[in-house]
Amino acid sequence: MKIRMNHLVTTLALVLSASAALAQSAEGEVRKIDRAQSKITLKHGEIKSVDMPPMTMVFRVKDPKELDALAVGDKVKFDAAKIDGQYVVTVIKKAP
Ligand SMILES: [Cu+2]
Repeated sequence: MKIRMNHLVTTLALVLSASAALAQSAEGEVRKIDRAQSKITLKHGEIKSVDMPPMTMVFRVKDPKELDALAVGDKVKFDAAKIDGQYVVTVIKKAP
């Protein structure tokens, strides 16, 4: 019974942290992909993590491998951060 409770607590913690991460995700649509430069142009909604209103702009992508799964026109969920004065997409996934 003790083990089950521990498992439940762990599962609950995972669910909570996952939903917190999701709450910060911004939504966007892919307009252009530049694999050579590891850059992506997104038409994005509000990005609360960097206090940015909706617009279309170019981002650097932290993990260029994530671009392989994307195409122009895809709806995406992503997180962005300001690193060394540049806006960087830290994680990006095709929206389900
Ligand atoms: Cu922007």
